[in-house]
Order: sequence, then C-alpha cells, then structure tokens
Amino acid sequence: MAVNVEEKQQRLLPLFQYVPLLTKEKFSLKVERDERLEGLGILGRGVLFSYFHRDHLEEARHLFEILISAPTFDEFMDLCHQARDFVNEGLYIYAVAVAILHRSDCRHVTLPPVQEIFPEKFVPIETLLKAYKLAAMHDDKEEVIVKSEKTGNILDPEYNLAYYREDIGINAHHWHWHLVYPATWRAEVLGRRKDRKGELFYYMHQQMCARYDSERLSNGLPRMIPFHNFHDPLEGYSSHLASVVNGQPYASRPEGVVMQDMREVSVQEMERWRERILDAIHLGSVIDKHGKEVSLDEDHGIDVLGNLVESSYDTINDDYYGSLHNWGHVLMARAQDHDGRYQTNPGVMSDTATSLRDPIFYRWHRFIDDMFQEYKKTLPNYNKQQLGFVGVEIQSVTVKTEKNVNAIQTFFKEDALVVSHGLNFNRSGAVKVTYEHLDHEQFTYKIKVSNQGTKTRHAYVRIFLAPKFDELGNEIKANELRRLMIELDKFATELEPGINTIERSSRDSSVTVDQDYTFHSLLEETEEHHSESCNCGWPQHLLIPKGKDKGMPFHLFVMLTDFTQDFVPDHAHRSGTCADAVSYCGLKDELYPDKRPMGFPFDREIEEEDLKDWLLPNMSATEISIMFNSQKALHE
Ligand code: CUO
Repeated sequence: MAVNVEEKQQRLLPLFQYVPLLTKEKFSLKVERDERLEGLGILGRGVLFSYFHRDHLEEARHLFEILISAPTFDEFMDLCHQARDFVNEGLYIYAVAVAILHRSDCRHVTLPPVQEIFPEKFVPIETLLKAYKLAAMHDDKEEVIVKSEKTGNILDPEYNLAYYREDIGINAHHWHWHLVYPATWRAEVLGRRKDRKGELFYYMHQQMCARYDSERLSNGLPRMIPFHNFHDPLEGYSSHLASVVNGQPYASRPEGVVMQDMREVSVQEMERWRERILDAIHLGSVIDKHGKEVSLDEDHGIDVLGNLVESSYDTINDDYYGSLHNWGHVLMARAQDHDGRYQTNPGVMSDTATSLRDPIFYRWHRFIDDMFQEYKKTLPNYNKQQLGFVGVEIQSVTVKTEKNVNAIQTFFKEDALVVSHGLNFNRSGAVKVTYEHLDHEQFTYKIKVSNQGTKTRHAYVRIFLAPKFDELGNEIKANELRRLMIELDKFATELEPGINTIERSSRDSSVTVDQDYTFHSLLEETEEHHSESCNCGWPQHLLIPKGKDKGMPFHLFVMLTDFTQDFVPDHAHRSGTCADAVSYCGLKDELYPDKRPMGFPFDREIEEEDLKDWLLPNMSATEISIMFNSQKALHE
C-alpha cells in the first residue's frame, strides 16, 4: 500500500533525533549490513564531519547516491536505519538530508531544522550545560527555559557583529543551501542537472558579503578587507561551541595564527591555484582536463568559474585548478592544529552550519568574490538597450511601515530554540534556549509605474538596497555600490496601460524563507502541506541591515524589466518545489527562473560616478532611512 506524505514524514523524523548522542559502540559490532553500504564508515564516529574536506565529501556522496537510488521508500528507510548505526554522525545527517531533498517519493516531506538536530552547532556549550543542570532540578514534565550566553565582549571590535554572525537563521540557511547544491552532485549519475549551480555559488555568497558589509557600516565598522594574502595572520575567534559528538570544543583561534600546510593540502598549492585561476580570467579561457581551451564567455563563464573556484564535482579541471575555496575553509579551520598533533576539533570554518560565525568567513568569501569580480570586469558594461524597458517608467517608489514612510525600524527580538530533540534530557518536558536576534518592522513597497503602451505588459520587479555612505562618511560611488547591493525582492507583475500602483509586502520577499518548521510542528502535522520547503532561504528577520540609532540612509533601488524576455519557463515544472527563496536558492532541480545574470544589473561595472546619472526611466533610487531602536522589543 502506498505510504502518504504525512506517514513518511513521521517515519523520517526519528532518524534526525538524538544524532549527536549516537554511540561508537555499535560501530564495532559485527552486524549483517546491506551490501550497498559496504565501504562506508571510513570517517570514524566522533570525528567532526567537514562539508569542505575532499575525503569527507566523497564518502558523503557515496552514501547519498546509494540513498537516492534505493528503489522503494521502505528500502530507503531501511538503508537509513542501517547507516545510522555506523556512519559518522555529521556525514550521516548530511547524506540523509540530501537524499530526502532529492528523492521523488519524498516530495513534500520537510526536513527538520538543523538547529534542532545539532543544537550544539548553534548554542554555546555553557548554555547547554546550564540547561542540563536546570533540567535535572525540575520535574520531568515541566518545560525548562535557559537564556543563551554571549560569546565575547567589546575588547574585540568584531564582537559588535556577533549578533549577526552567530544568528541561528543565517547559519541554518547556509547549511540548507549546501544541501540543495551539494559540491559533489553528479548529474550524470543522478540524472538531474543543477541549473547554474556554479553561478549561484558565486551569487549567494556574494550577497552574504554585501549584507555583512552593510551590517558593518551600520555598526560603525569599516567594510571588511578581503583575505587575499595567504600568509597574513588571521584574526582570533572563539565560538564557545563544543561538539557533543566527541565532547571537544570547536577550536578557538588566537589572534595572529597563520595558515599552515596540512597533510592533504599546502598553502603553496593554494597560491598556485589562485594564480592559475586569475590567469584564466585574464586570458578569457580555462583549460579542461584534455588540455582544450574553454572560453569564459558571457553566457556561461561565471558558471564555469563558480564550479571551478568552489570547487564542485562540476569543475572543469580539478587537477590543474585545484579546490581553492573548499580547502581554504579547511586550512583556516585547522590553522591552530594543522598537522593534528593536538588531536583537537577543527574550528567552525569547517562546517557549513557554523562557518558564518567566524569573521574570517566573510573575508575569505570577499577574496573569493574578488576573483569573480575580476572576471566580471572583463565583460562589457550593460548598454541602454540591455538595461532599459521602453515605454515603462517608474514615477515614484515609497516604503511604508505601520507608522512611517521611507523609514524602517529595526530592533532586537527574543526567540526560543528547542534543544531537546537533538539532545536527550531524559524528560518529557521540552528544554528551550532563548536568544535575541535582530528583526525589523514589516513594510510595504508602493511602486507607481506608467505603461505608455496600449497593451498590458509583463514586468519583473527587481529591488535592491545599499548604504549611501562609506565608513568615512563619503558618498559611495556607483561602481562601488554594486558590491554592496543587497537583493530584497524579485517578482513578476502585470502593467495595464496607464498608471499602475504595485504594492508588495516585505514578507513576500524572494530571498527569504516563509515558514519556520520545527520538530514539534512537523511531529504534530496531521495534514499534508502543499508547498514543499527546503528550509533554504535568508531569514526574514535579517532581510534588512540594522541601521543606526539616529537613522542610516540607504538607496532603495527598483528596476522593472521585460518579464517575457527574462523569464525562463521550465517545461518539467512541478508546482510548489521549494519556491520559497528563489533568488538565493533557485527552484530545486528546475531551471533558474531568470535569464539575466544573477545580481543583474549590478554584476557589471558602472562607468557613471553617481548612481542617479546611470538610471534609466525604468529604474529608480529612493533614499530611505533605517533606524535601530534599542528600546523596542516587539512581540508580534
Ligand atoms: Cu558556503 Cu564557503 O561555501 O561557505
């Protein structure tokens, strides 16, 4: 009898419970195992799985390919249960999650959020310890709530950004993004190509950097300096996270440590790969595995480069161009114990669920992004024909909150994370950790547009935000603004002849996730939900940067383009397929629904100094103010 989605959901959820507490012992037991799982278990239990380490990724690929290819749901479940008993904990969860996202019989099944599977990757160890102590003192059925600890103080200027880097939502988004776009995805085996995967790797991470720099300027800090000299000392960082899987803390990094060679990769190799990639960019072509030149053309160049720099299994030549980005993560995570003599855990940079916490993450990705920008410089600037939309003119743009026009307030808000699905407190009452995160008032864009034609026109509305002034108070020039432009939304609309007023809520943003599923909500769910969620997407509460107490001016950029030209129809379209945060996450396994290069129109150089001089009638830049209110704590 066919198993319905709800039943599958309920059968799958226990696979994700208490994973950090799985024991080593079962590993050594001689048990009958499905022969397909032979050769797995190379990475031992209790070792921290790294999403950037070649050998870990290779074993994970092996497992998720087996799981995706299992012919029936029951067989898939059986393989998951067997793997749970002996495969490395982190590797197991990664592979099962990738498999669920990509098995056709798991459509509409929702993954539990990673912050509940591995609370230890999100909550400081002292907080978890406090939770254990408190739970032991309370009645088994009572709910226990503890407040999360802070991880540093203002002696470290970077601490001012801790609320952002350690935000649970952005770290969870990053983990989920890398599940939807696994580095080791093999289209030839799995039968589905990940459309523009390399380009999306570039764009999604570019956006993280742009957002981080806006957040830095909001906090009175200068924009980050890319990490381009591999012999430079690294800044210090201590995450206060500890792995429950092996009992050890994630390595702290004292100020001044430099990257050093590991057994698997050397700093010199990294430098060689970087030079080869830059040479390729400046020559306009890369060399594939057979020695053939492949041009980095306007249509596919960025996708080729994205795959090569990451590097994913789609890279054109890993022997020659190596794996610059991935090994960078590992080398930085291992900098304080590069040859493993102290047997410590790596730092947070080795894990997609934790790496955003470390200030070096952003500097590393700014360096990576600089390479992509170097490539974009080789392409012609957009001309008026590419940028324009004849007969369509924006007349005005405003954003409205409940009380204000063109001014948005931000504030800190309290939230809670249930940690007792991942960690076993041996009690029926839930254990929760409360924490604060940045949030903002909801707002509505009101865009007045005139369609000067006689027919209805279909438009794509593209909305971006960027700070107006730099760290020294100087107005940022258009070409520099490009790097700071944060995508806020992109959506299709119809324009009737004459004047049209488009209204759109910030809640509908194409970069954010709609709904936060929890273990609890998924366990309780009795009805099949109709849209599928990949949990991939920027958290709604961080859609806009913090701004300043007295208000901080930003450009709100709006552009309309011809939807009929830009839209990419997918003929195999399956409605409701992880369509939550299309701009950053694409439509899982479908074509990216926008023909333009990602980040358009800010992905190419702009000659004009002043943004206003570059605008065409179908574009507009409105000044808005973002004001941080330290008094307000909204409980919506
Ligand atoms: Cu997502 Cu470096 O790839 O963090």
